[in-house]
Amino acid sequence: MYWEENNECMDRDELKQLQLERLESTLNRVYLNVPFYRKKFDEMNIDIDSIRSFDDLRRLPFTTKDDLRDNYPYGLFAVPLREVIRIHASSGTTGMSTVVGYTKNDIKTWSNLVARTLTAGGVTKDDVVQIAFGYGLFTGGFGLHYGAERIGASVIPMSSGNTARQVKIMQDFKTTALICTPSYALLIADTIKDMGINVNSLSLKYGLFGAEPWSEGMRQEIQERLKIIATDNYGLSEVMGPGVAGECLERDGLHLNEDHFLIEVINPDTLEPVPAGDVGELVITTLTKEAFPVIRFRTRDLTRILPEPCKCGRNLIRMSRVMGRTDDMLIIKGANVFPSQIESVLFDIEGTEPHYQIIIDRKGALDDVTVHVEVSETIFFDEMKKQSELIDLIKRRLSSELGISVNVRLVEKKTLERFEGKARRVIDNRKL
Ligand code: DLL
Repeated sequence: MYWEENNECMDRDELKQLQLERLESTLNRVYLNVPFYRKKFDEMNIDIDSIRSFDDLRRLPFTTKDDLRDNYPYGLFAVPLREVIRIHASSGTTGMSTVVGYTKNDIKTWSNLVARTLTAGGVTKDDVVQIAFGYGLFTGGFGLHYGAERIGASVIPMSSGNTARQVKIMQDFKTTALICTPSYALLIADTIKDMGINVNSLSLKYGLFGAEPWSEGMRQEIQERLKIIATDNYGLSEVMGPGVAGECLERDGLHLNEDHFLIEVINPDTLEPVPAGDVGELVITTLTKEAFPVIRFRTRDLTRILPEPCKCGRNLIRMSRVMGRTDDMLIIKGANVFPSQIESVLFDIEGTEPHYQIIIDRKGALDDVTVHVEVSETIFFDEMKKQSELIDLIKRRLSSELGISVNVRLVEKKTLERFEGKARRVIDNRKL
């Protein structure tokens, strides 16, 4: 049930002590080995020996994605390259990619933390695990692969794409656990249906999904269609990759691996901590990483801490599902909107398919938003009256959730783009 019970169920006072000790050694490591941090601390007159508590931590500067880019490729590594045995990089859709490295010990830690996540999501050495995340510079494929091997599961390194083949392998190899993005899981479910395969004839039991935001409605949809227990797991390459946090079978928030990561939640505007349990930006300090430690890294991901103890027995604190990134937030007609809010509304409405796209244009000085929603064939070919009733219903629900009115267009099944990795559901034409 647990992978590392001693750490996952550690008494919280003991955990805090361990965090402080590990913080001290991380600060020493970066001060000694990374000129970027030394310079910053010196400029701010910070004596790292004076950082003795979590309150003191707040005197340290934040690290941002820009800092990582400015030091491309190896500037923030804290060990010489000969000690680095693996290099990954983030996709860099919004600029230069960021490069991260791992020592032998880092890979060991990473594998263990992913093994924790997999174990929490139900996977054991008896499982056949199909990894449909991309293998390559992206941390998803290799990260999950090493964790699953660490458990002793039988790992199928499928990588993403070639969906009909994924399904065939799933059928022939009797896959019991599927690992990919939630949007790819939906595409796989569609493909199973299109191939005329009865999902009950498959051996699937568990699905561990992550790397992009998804709603509770999407979880229900995936669970029903694939007949699995679906859990959420979170991570980011700058901090490690997958294995930062993951849900247990309670499916009520993601346990953060706090013995390896120190967590803060801040208000992204004031940079002050938010009151306990409020939504804010997750900030992470690594506590054990050797090659690429980060201090107070601003993830841009929005979440909140769930302070109540979890029924599963783990003492590692939980965070809520990540709502989205601060830079994904759309400001439409002055209101702040996250694509995930739109998804939650759509998934609750009968007759819509779980595929949607949000298109934003600027008409004059005004933002104009159209949500394209796929609908079942019966509705699409239904009389106009029924269609317009559905449009009205979606509009009403969206406007009460978002506080603004948006246009809604129903489109025929299978007309919107499908995704084998992270979905891109927002098309913002305002920047063009
Ligand atoms: O997506 C690492 C990963 C791989 C996590 C496989 C889980 C499974 P990056 O490509 O660097 O790394 O993207 C990191 O993706 O800052 C979040 O914005 C988003 N993200 C990752 N997991 C989740 C999740 C990997 N479970 C960025 N829910 C992060 C919501 C997620 N967003």
